[in-house]
Amino acid sequence: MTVEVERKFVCNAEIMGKLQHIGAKCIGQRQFQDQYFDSPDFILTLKDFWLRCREGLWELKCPAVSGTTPDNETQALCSRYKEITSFPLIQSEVRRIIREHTAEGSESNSSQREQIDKVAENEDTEISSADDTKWLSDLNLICFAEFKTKRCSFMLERDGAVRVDLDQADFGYCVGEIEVLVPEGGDMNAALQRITSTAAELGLSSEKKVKGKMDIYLQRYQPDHYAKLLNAHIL
Ligand code: V4E
Repeated sequence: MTVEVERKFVCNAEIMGKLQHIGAKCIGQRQFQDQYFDSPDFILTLKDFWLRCREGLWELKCPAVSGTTPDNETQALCSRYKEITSFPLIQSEVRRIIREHTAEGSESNSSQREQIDKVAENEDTEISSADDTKWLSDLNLICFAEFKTKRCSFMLERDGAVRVDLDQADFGYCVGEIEVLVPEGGDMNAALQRITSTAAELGLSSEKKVKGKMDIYLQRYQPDHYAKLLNAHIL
């Protein structure tokens, strides 16, 4: 499993020139569609878990346990998420989160628990395929956000790989990301430092955290969900 450490930034007209100037290599452009899933009462996202299907590939981003950080500014501007990409692992993790929430009691009922157990039984007996949507309906998961992104990606060598993505979402929002992948047990502080120094090389201001595509999407199209996430200090 890897931890994705990233810092978002506001894209401006000069960014391409700056990337070239600091030696970043363009590694390609692509377009993809993302669908994000949650229960109707947002069990996953209110715990900061993000279940996504991108062009048929599933991913679960999970909040990474915070370690020591070099300074507060770096910590405030960067986010860290564990990425699970194995489909069976995603299914069992999602089931665990929903089960634990149900056991916690607030909205628990026996039919919900029976439903979750049914999914668990199915997993033991059937091989689920990544394009199978039955597990979603069994767990009562629905798509709450869907959008396309055009992405231009760059790579930099700074004591290891640093990736820069420039994203343009189809609902009219552009955002950049400086990203380092840290393998399990890897040096988190070094990754944060590499991101901070790349941001400085690009002349990015470090005043406040920049909103991601999801912030803007929910703010516009799902304001109630957005308000709940703000309230829970997730976004
Ligand atoms: C983790 C998260 C979300 C899931 C997608 O996040 P993001 O990395 O912004 O999307 P994308 O398209 O760049 O994914 P990639 O291609 O890198 O896999 S949506 C909201 N969050 C939480 C979150 C947060 N708390 N703070 C920041 C700055 N970003 C996201």
